[in-house]
Amino acid sequence: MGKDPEHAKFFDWRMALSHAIRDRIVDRWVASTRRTYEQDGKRVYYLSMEFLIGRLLEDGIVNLGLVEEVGETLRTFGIDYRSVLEDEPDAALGNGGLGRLAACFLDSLSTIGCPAMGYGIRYENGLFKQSFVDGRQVESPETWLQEPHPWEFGRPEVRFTLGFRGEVTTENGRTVWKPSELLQAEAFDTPIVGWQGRWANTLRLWAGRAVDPFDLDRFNAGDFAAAAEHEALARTISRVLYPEDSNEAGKELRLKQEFFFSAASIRDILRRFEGQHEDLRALPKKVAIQLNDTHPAIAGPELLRILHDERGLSFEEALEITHGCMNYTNHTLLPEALERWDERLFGRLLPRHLQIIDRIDDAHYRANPTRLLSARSDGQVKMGELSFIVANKVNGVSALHTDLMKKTVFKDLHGLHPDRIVNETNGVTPRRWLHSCNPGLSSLITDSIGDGWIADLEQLERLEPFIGKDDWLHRFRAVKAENKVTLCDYIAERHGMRLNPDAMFDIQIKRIHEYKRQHLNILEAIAHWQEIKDTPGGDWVPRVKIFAGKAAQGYHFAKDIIHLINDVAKVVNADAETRDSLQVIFLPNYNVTLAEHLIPAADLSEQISTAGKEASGTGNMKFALNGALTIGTLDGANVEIRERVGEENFFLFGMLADEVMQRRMIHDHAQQAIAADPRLARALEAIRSGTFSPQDPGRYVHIADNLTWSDYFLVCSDFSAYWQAQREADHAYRDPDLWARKAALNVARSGWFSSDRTIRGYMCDIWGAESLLAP
Ligand code: F58
Repeated sequence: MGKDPEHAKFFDWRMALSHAIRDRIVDRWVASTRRTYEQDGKRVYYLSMEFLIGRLLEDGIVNLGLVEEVGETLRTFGIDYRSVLEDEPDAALGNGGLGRLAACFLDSLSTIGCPAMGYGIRYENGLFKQSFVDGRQVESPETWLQEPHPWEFGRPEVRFTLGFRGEVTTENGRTVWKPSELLQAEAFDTPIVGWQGRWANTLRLWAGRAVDPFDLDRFNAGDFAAAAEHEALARTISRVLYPEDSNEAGKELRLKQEFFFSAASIRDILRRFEGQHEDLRALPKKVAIQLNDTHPAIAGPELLRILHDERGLSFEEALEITHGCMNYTNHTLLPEALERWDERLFGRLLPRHLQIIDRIDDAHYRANPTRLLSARSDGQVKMGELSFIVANKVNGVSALHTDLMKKTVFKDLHGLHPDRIVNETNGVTPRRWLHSCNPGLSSLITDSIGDGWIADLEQLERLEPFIGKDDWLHRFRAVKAENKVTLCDYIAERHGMRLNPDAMFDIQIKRIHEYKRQHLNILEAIAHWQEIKDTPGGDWVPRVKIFAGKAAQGYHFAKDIIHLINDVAKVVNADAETRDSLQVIFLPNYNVTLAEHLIPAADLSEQISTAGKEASGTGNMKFALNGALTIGTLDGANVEIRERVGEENFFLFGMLADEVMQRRMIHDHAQQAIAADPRLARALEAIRSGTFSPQDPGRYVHIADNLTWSDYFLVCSDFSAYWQAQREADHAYRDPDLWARKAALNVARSGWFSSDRTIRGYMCDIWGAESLLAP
C-alpha cells in the first residue's frame, strides 16, 4: 500500500490483505478458465439484474482455508482480524431475495466446478442506505465504489457498442437496424472462488461508457459541461440500482438497463462461442442461458436478431437455437411485479425487437393454433409470456410456488407446454450462511461429524444421534447463548441499546412489504405488551423482538409500518413495567452483513407471509440451518422446511393459499375477525388512538383503517392463530432442553436447503451441464 505500517489504517490493512488473498485466488481462477476452454464443455450463463454479494474478503479467506494463517499474521502486526473484515463495505447490487439467491448460486457453481459466468450491471450506487430520523426511514446513496474495490478487474479491452432507437430498413433483402443512440458496455470481472479453492468462475458486470467520451470542439468553444455530456449520459445507465423490489418500475431507464446488460452479455457469449466453434447450430449444445426473472428477457429477441439479421440464419432456425439456449426462472406471482412494457415506449427504444417479438408470437401461434397466447397484446409487451414462449425450461422456486404458477399466471401456457415448467426449490450457500457466519456452531458440527458437511450439507443428518446426548445438547445450547451475547454487544455498541440475552430472540428480517406482514408481527407485540401490563409481575417468557429491512422509497404504507414499529419500540422499551419481558428494536440499514450477525443468534424465525404470496423465501432456510425454530404460514419453501424438520419442530399457523382466496370473498372478513378477538380489537384501537404517537395521535389511523376495512393481506383473519402459535412458542421456550432439541433437529434436517443441491438440480433438469472437477 506504499505506507509505513505505523501510519496504516484499517483500510490499508484490508487492502493489503485483500490483494494477498486475491493473488492466491487468481491462480485458481486462471487454471479454471484454462480448463474450461480445454474441456469445451457446456457453459452456463446466469443473467441477473441483481447480485447481492455482500463482503468478499472473509469469503475468500474461508474458501482458501486461510483463517488461522491470516489471523496469526495480523496478530504479529498487532492488528485485529475482525476489525479489518468489518472495514469492507457490502457489495449491495441487489434488493433482496432474488439478488441474494444469484450470489448463493455463484458460490455453489464454483464449489461444484460447473463452468459458469454471472452477468449483471456494475451499479455505481447499490441499494440505498437506510437510516431513521424520528423513527422514519430516510434514504441516502450507497457509495461502495468510492473506495477502490480490490475484487474487480477492469477489462477495458472487453467493450461492446450497443444502440437504442433509430430505424429499421432493408438492405439486399436483409433487415438492418440502425440505432441512433450509441453507447458502450465495458466489462469488470470478479473472480468467484468455491470451497477449498478448487474452482473459480467469473462474475462479469457491465459499466456504461460513451462511444465518444469527450467533445474537444465543444470544450475549445468554452462549453465545458457539454464537452463531457456524452460520457455523463452513458454512465447514467449503470449509475443506480432500481430500489423497487416487488413493483415493476415501468421506467425508460430501467428498460435501457435491461437491454444494455442483456445485449452486452449475448455479444460476449457469441464472441466466446465463435472463437471456438464454426457452426452456430451447435450453440444449444455449448451454451445454457438462465434468465433470472424477466429482467434479462430481452436477451432472447436480441440473440434471435443477431442470428437472423446479422449472421443470416433463417428466422425459424434462429428461433430454434434461441429456444435451445434460454431458460427462465420466475420469482413472484404478485401481479404488480410482473413486467409489462408499453409497446410505444418499447418500440421507440427497440424498434427491431418489437418486430421480432411479433414474429415469435406468430410462430408460436402457428405451432399452437388453439389459442392466441401472446407476448404482445393490449398495447403491452409482456415479459413473462415472452420469456415462457422463448424458454426451453421455466422454473419456480419452491414446490408450492411452481404448483401455483401452473394453476394461475401460466395456466394456459402450461396447458400448451406441459413439460416446460419444472421446480427448483431455492437453497443457500452453507459456506457463508453457516460455516462463516456461525463459527461456534460450525466447530461443534465439525467436531461431531467432520467437515464434509461444508460441501455436502445433507451430511448434517448425521448429527441426529448426538442430539439425544445431554452433554452435546449443552454444547449446542452454549453456542446459541454465546451468539446471543455477541449480538447483544454488537447492538449495544452500535445502537446504544442493551438487550436481554436470556430472552427469546424473535427476528423478522426482510424487505418491508404488506404481504410479508411485519404489521401482523407488531400487532401481536402490541397485544402481548398490553397483556403483560394487565398482569405486571406475571410469569412471562421474556422476548426480544428484532426487525430489520428496507422499504422501497415510494412505498408509503411500508414506510409507515417501519415508523409504527419504531414508535412502538420507543413506548414499549421505556415501560418499566414490561421492560424485563418485552423489548422491541428495529435495526437500520439491513444488508447481507447485518443478516450474518443476526441469524446465528435467532431463536425464533418469523416467516409469516399471506399464504400464496411468498414464492420461496431463503431467509427461512438460513434461520433453520442456524438453529432457529420457525413460526410461519404454509407459504413458499416454509412448506418444505416444515416437512423436513418435522411438524412438531415448527410453529405453524394461518390460512392455506386456497383458504386465503376464499376468505377474500367474504366482504367483511376483517371486521368479523376483529369482532371475534378482543385482543386484536384492543391492539388496533391502541394504534388508532395514538398510544404510540402521542404528539401526533392521528398518525396511524390509516393503518388501523386499512386493516379494518380492506385488509387485503388478511392480517386480521390470521391474527388469532398467530397469537396462539406465539404462545405455543413461549410454552416450548420454558423448557430449555426441549427447545434446544427442536432447534438442533432444525439444523440436522435442513441440509437439503443448500444451494449446492439447487444448482445440481438446474444442471441436471435444465442446463444439461457437468462439473469439470474430479469427484
Ligand atoms: C424473491 N423475489 C421472492 N424479487 O420474493 C422470494 O420469495 C424468493 O425466495 C426470492 O425471490 C428468490 O427466489 C424477489 O426478490 C425481486 O426482488 C424483484 C426485483 C425487481 C422487481 C420485481 C421484484
